[in-house]
Amino acid sequence: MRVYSGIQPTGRKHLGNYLGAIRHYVTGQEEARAAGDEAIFCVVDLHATTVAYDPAELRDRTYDTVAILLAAGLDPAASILYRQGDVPEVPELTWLLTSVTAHGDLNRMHQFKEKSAQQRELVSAGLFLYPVLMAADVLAFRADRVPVGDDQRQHIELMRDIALRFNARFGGGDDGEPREILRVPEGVYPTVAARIMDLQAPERKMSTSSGSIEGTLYLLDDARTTEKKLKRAVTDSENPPRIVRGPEKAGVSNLIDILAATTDRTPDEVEASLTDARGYGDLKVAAADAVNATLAPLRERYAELRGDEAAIEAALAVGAEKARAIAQPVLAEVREAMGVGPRA
Ligand code: AQP
Repeated sequence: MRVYSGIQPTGRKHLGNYLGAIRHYVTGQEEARAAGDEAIFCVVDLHATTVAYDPAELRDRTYDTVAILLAAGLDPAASILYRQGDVPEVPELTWLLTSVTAHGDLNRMHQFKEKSAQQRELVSAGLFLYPVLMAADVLAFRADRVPVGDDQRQHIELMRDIALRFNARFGGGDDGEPREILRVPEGVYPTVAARIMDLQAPERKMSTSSGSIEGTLYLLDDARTTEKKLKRAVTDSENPPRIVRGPEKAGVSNLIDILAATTDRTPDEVEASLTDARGYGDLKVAAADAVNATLAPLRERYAELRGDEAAIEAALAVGAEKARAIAQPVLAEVREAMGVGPRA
């Protein structure tokens, strides 16, 4: 049972990244370890080049992201942790997979529509092909399970379609039954907090590129800043205030989800625990305390790890070597099936 996920080295990581993805990486690592397998995690620096970015900063943001993953509990001795740009088999597979990717499908991707609208100078072809690169990341490792936040559902569905179409087109065995050259992976989405919303605009997801600083809880904010942002979170003017989730209550629903996810309870349990609360202030204070308690060990560990870039590079080099050893035979099979290069 192979677990695989990738994360961008863009900007500062936020609570949505943590609750929707990073903490499930750690669970995935333990599940894979129990099954005698290694989970694989990738910091996707090539994906980061698809929008306007500063080359002088990309390596630093990669180190920041690796340090966050290690501080959250990823263990490079138990899992494979590598940088996307260190594994050239993945961009090669990306190109090969474009042959079974429909232009019309890429055109329908919500993320492409949103991000292309944000670009001031150039909408790159890379941004359009982003989901194919993401598919190649996962398919190169024949992963079974991909833990991601809810915003990635459409990309995961496309990745599954690409694998199915590849096997149907190129996996024809002598008996006419298509071989599974590429494994068709499954997305694994959190049951609570799959989509954390912006604190100031709770109808939008918390986001690195499009949110406001006030609406985004960065993992490395200090405890006081976290508390301030949560106290100022937008709620509603219902009178008397009701601490329940509901369609007209996006802000309150988000705070309930945050509190549930950071105290390992269900949203129903959180609602039941706050029936005597005097107002939304109690919910906000409880959420701030829980977020700070959850993130305190990560913040402390990050400060220790981030300073040692040589150690981070060494861990990435080991990860890249292990990753390439898995991806190379998969790519060789793909090339052979497609008739690319010399006969195997
Ligand atoms: N708001 C969110 N709630 C839950 N999960 C989320 N994820 C992202 N936002 C939320 C999940 O985090 C993982 C890493 O995402 P990424 O690699 O896209 O990292 P990013 O670019 O820093 O995160 P954003 O905020 O998603 O950036 P924008 O909005 O700029 O594209 C993924 O598993 C994702 O689902």
